Amino acid sequence: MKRVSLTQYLVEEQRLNNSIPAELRLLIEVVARACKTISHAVGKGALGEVLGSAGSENIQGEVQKKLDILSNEILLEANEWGGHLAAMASEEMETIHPIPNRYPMGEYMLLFDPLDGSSNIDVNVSIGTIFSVLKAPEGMAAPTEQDFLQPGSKQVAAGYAVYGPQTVLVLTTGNGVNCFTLDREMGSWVLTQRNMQIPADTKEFAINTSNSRHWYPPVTRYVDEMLAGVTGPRQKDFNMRWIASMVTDVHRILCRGGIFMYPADKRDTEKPGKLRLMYEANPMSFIVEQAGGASTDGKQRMLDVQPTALHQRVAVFLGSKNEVERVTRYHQE
Ligand code: P6P
Repeated sequence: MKRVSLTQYLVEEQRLNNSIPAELRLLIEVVARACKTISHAVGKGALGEVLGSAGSENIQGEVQKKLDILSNEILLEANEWGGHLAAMASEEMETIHPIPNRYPMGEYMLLFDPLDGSSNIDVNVSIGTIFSVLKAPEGMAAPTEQDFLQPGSKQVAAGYAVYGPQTVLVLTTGNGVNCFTLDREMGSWVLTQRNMQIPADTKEFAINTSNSRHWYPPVTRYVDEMLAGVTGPRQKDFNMRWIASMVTDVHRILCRGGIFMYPADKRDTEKPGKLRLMYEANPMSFIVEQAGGASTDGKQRMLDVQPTALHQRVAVFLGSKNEVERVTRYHQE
């Protein structure tokens, strides 16, 4: 198959669908280059003296790993000079990061989880980077957190990288989902899968079942019916996967179907789930919908959720359309 590079794909996409203006193409190429750098640092492991904790906590109250902070810095430095961004926001930073005055401001806003799955870093399990692109509000002078609080349906691009046996970059700009694999010898992203599609049905579910005693009834009903297998109401057997690294669980679903769930539970009525809306749930939901899947917070379409805070958490049910619709229906019954 003729090799198509990320740049060629983006140029052709602009020609075909006029969906990737030059500034957005620059943004995507810069983020993709930063992901190559992160992949290189992650791949060194203990040899790079980047494992272990940084001895600090992020706004989520989570211990920051050295690689969390390094990945965040790589994305900030890669993006601030290009003139394509007005501001950035990250899981690892409490407030938004305006573009320094010495650089021109652009019309896009970039949000990211620089290294998702941190609990897996030190045990050599795949981790990744998730990013989301919004447009700055018309006439915005100095960006504020409020400017970022747009529903996921306003995203103009979203993607993730998985640092695993292969390093892959999965991307959408609103015209389907494409996968690029990093050619390490050449240092280039090569298009390896066009127009990824999630099957509407599946036999595989992903949830952390150690929390099952805390679940609300709709989730308990949905999971119990699958556990009942071929003799139960679903009349088929299911399999379970839980890698505890959202990018890898979602990538598996993009590749072969499945449903990923991180529900709210009774432990904390103030906490509507563990995952963050703006830079985890929204970009992944945009990608999943573009691949024919569905994503809700149990009550409504994820991309319709109106954000109220930059780091707000949300319950997540995403993947094979018929399964997401079923578990969401159980929440309404
Ligand atoms: P638990 C990783 O820390 C993360 O944010 C997601 O990538 C992952 O899906 C989830 O948390 C795992 O959570 O409670 O199973 O450790």
